[in-house]
Parts: sequence; structure tokens; C-alpha cells
Amino acid sequence: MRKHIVAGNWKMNNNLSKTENLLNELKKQTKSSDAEVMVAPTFVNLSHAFKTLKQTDIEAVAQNMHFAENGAYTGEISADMLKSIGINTVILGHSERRAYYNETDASLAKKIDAALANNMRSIFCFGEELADRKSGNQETIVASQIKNALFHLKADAFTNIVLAYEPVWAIGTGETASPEQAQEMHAFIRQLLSDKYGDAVANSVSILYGGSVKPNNAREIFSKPDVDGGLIGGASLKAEDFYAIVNAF
Ligand code: G2H
Repeated sequence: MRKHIVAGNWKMNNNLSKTENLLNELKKQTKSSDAEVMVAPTFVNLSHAFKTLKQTDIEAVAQNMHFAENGAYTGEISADMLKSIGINTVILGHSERRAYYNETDASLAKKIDAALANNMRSIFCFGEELADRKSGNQETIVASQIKNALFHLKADAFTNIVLAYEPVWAIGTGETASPEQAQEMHAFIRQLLSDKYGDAVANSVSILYGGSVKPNNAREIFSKPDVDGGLIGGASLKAEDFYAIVNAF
């Protein structure tokens, strides 16, 4: 049985007091599903979030990290630093990182390796842009993103990899891939994994969907057999909305 996961990506939202408020609201929520719950606050509040959530079943995770162990990389954060404050999971390759900070499949492969070397779990994000979808190239694009960043790995590495399919045209736009479009792509991704690593690995990797998941569409998206959860942006900033999604399994 694959893990169900609902992860809230807070992006560059919430100063310290708003972070404290949201964490306190999250602690009041009741989980009625089997989903693993994660939230990714901004770096400056990550240690605080980790400590606040320590006695709960909500995991604090990072939104990004650098691939180097340490060194002259002003403004960057290493896996070792994250581990040292208790963080064991990192989101890598979000489309905003790819679009605004020039992250490439090659640099993401290095980040994945750094996470694995530090025994961290990665939530690896990828997805096609609107033009790719319009020209029918979405599967080619997604396959190359996955192959370039992950297919140098050995099969056992996939116990520490979660995939997140986020079609760029559906991120923060209010436009969602239909449940059928999500299922079609997730099944394609699982087949890709199966062709390279076999069914056992393919069937064990959780594949999340991200892109305008809301309380009113989560249940239908999560009902699809190859959709194992969601990476939630806007709707993760309100505790009730986020838990409506967590409980949509
Ligand atoms: C996609 C998603 C969370 P939103 O970026 O990563 O954001 O749910 O706001 O589309």
C-alpha cells in the first residue's frame, strides 16, 4: 500500500507571527484520513515550526536546499543544516524554482543526490508548461524531467523519493488539471518507473498532484488510483481548508 501524503507548500508567505498563528490553528485540526501531513514554511521559520510541531503528526519540511555540503554559496542552505534542526524532507524542483532561479534537471539531480547522501526524503516536482500541453508534448517533457534528474539512481533510492506532478499551467491560476488528466499523467509516470526499475518500485512510489488543489476538488482528484496525495499551495495557508484536503482521502 502506497503512502498517501498531503504537503502544504507555504512558499514565501507568513512572517513569524502569522506562522505561529497558522501552526496553532493546524494543531487544533482533526485528521480523519490516513494521509501523512507535511507543511513547508519559509526557512527563517522552519526551526520554530519544527519545534512547535514536534509532538504532533505534522512534519515540518523544507522548500528547497543547495546541493553542496557547505561553502561559499551566499544565501544558500545545505542538507546538513536542515538535518541539524530536525528536518528530514525537502521539496526540490518546484516550478517556481525552475522558472525564477534557473534550476535545471542537472542541478536538481545534484540536489537529489545531496538529499539522499544525507538520508533525507525528497519531494521531487516537475510538470509541463501550457505550451507543452497545447502541443501534446506533456508526456515527453515530463519523461525527460524525471529521467534527467532521477534515472541515475539505484532502485533502493526510491524509498526516499516522492514525486509531485505539477502542471505549470495549473499552479496558482485557479485552473486545475481534470482528475482524468491527473490520472493519465500519473499512470504514465508509474509506467515510466516500471519500465526502468520494475513494478515493485513503481508501485511503491507516492505520486502527488499539485496545482490549485482546493477543498472542493481534492476528493475527486484523490479518488484516482495513481494519485497518492497532493502538494498544496494557496489552500494550505488556511488550516481548515488544508485539513479539508487532508481529510479528502
Ligand atoms: C503548486 C501548488 C503548491 P497552488 O505550486 O506547490 O500551488 O496550490 O497554489 O497551485
